Amino acid sequence: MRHIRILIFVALVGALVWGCVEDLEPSFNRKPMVWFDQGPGNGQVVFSNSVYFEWNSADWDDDLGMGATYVMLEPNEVDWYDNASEESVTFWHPEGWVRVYEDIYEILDLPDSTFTFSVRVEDDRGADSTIARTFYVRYDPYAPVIDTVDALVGRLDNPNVCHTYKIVAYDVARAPRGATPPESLQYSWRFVRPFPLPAIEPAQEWSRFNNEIELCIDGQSAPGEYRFRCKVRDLAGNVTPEQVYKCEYVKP
Ligand SMILES: [Ca+2]
Ligand SMILES: [Ca+2]
Repeated sequence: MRHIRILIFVALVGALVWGCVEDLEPSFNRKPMVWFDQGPGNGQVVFSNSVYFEWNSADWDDDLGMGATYVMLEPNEVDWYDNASEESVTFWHPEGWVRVYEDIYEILDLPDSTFTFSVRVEDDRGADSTIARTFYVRYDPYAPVIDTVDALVGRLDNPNVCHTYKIVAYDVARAPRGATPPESLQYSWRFVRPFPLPAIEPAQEWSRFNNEIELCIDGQSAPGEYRFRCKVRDLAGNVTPEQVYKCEYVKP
């Protein structure tokens, strides 16, 4: 009986020691898992000069406690020219892997460029995982400019008149490559009857590159002064002030 107890004890101690050996053997240690919860997606264009990342990590071996987390931004230095202030500016971020103590990171005052943000999470035995996202900054705080509106101004003596309104607009941004190309600008317009009658057309939804609008007035239309209202929006969401053009309709 005593021999059996000793055997069981030896077996238990052996199992324990083996378990510890297995636990300490680096080849059995699994890398942590890291994933982004928030922040620009890979390849995403960011119409902002700041980005905010949030991530999470886990480890099968439950040994993240004494580990460490690092972040890196590449490139960490960019010289650029600010059209608005007409000054050369240098963007700078600490070089290489930077130790962080939270699972969030915000980067401010980014210039228009391509960046890769990486997060490396290390467990307490030195195994690490790295995730990265590449994003494009196209900061644009400026509204487009309506260059011309080919609107009918003056008297309409003909009772059946159709007229095409053409809006010519272009976009401006902090750096030229941040500007929305003309084919991606969005237009909105209204054609409003004289008070108190309602608009001929209801307020339009934003339409993508629909800058030519044909409006017709016939003999049934009320005479008076009409208003053509329009505005233009860029991809960053900046909107021009509404521009208003008069056109007068007089019954023959
Ligand atoms: Ca691990
Ligand atoms: Ca713009």
